[in-house]
Amino acid sequence: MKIEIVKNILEANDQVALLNRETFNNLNVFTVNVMASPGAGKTSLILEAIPRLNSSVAVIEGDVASSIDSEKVARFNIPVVQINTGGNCHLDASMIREAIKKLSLEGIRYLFIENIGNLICPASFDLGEHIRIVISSVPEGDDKPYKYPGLFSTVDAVILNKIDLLPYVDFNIEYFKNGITAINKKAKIFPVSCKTDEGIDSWVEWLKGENRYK
Ligand SMILES: Nc1nc2c(ncn2[C@@H]2O[C@H](COP(=O)(O)OP(=O)(O)OP(=O)(O)O)[C@@H](O)[C@H]2O)c(=O)[nH]1
Ligand SMILES: [Mg+2]
Repeated sequence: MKIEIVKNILEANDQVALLNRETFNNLNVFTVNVMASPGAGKTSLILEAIPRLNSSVAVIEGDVASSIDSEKVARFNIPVVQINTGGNCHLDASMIREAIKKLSLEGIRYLFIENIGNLICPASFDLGEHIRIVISSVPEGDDKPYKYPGLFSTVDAVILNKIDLLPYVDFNIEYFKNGITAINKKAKIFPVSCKTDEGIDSWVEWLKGENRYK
């Protein structure tokens, strides 16, 4: 019985996600679902991308509480909406449907959706995005793709952030990469540092290449 309920929730979510995707397609808004554990660098990576894209960007910020991240994004004077889930561990398509009513998406070419910091729950919920990325960071350890295959197997790219900390942490990049390719052959892997900017340009160039509406 429980399994049936979960299935119904996911089916209902998928219906709304289809509507969201239709909206994004009609408006030519390339939409990126940014997922990661708390503190991996979701907001930092979005802040690095905004000035490099040379295009119109909007952001939906998802957090359990607070408007800390949306205030950082708002400094760029771009459209931003904060969703506070109040406890939910993931965003769902209905939350995004509500958020886009408050965003003026006309003329926007990139929409980043920062999901709730969590490596499990966001994986099952299609938001209507065009691509999904996961950020893993060096201090979290090199075994995350092995421990959270559900999320790592669904993404188009894996960003390994905080590589400036590699000298201080036991982190085997080959082991990390092998864990990804074992479950997801299509995922691109980008080692970056939002602190030193290393690797950020190549990630942004890849993102531009993925945008069918640019
Ligand atoms: N050393 C180092 N610190 C970083 C890097 N990227 C982000 N940080 C720091 O990591 C902390 C968390 O970064 P955020 O971008 O807020 O992470 P987040 O994933 O958005 O966090 P939540 O929204 O709270 O889940 C901040 O103190 C950042 O300054 C990096 O490449 N290197
Ligand atoms: Mg954040």
